[in-house]
Amino acid sequence: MFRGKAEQKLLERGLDPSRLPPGQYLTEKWPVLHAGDVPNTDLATWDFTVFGEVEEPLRLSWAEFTALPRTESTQDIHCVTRWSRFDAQFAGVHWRDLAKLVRPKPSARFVVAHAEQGFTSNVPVEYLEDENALLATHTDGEPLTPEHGWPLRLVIPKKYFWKSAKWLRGIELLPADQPGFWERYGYHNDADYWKEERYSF
Ligand SMILES: Nc1nc2c(c(=O)[nH]1)N[C@H]1C(S)=C(S)[C@@H](COP(=O)(O)O)O[C@H]1N2
Ligand SMILES: [Mo]
Repeated sequence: MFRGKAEQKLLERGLDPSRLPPGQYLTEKWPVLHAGDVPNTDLATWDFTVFGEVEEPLRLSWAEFTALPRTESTQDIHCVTRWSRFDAQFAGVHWRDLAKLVRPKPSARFVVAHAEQGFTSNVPVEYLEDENALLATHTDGEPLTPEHGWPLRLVIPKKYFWKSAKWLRGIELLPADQPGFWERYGYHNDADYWKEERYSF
């Protein structure tokens, strides 16, 4: 039976080839990808806000954010540039624990993640509510490194990894969808890696 090179490699290593979405290959490394520079973050002035379609807009300091309940999640991540990393481990805060504080309105159907330097990414709110979604501070038991988003990054399962904004500073809830940074540059709005929704052209 014919198998592609990427699938063959997975089989040789005892991994289930069906975990690899179409057009992807597995990497052991964790490549770094972003527009612009790694920001210089000062935790003393850092804050995190939740705003938009919520009953109680919220602003937290780093000390307040890290006092929230903690959650862990492990998942495969898939970059639109075709690398995939299996079993990436993250720890941080689940949206449900922020939602308890801000109380989203019924009109809160879409999310725009706001990161340093004006970077944004957008998803329907279900993807932020996903069991495996996370506002992550740690990976593999260690704080995120600056290039991977320290002190805080979003992790959005079931979408290409560009939706997972590094250097996250806020979550905005909206009644209507609003394209983010890469989405405005021609990346597919929906970013489903099983459907290979890479680009919108
Ligand atoms: N703030 C910010 N977050 C970002 C990006 C970016 O340009 N800025 N790029 C995205 C893209 S395209 C990818 S593939 C992932 C890469 O995350 P990594 O560098 O930790 O692998 O971050 C995403 N998050
Ligand atoms: Mo990417």
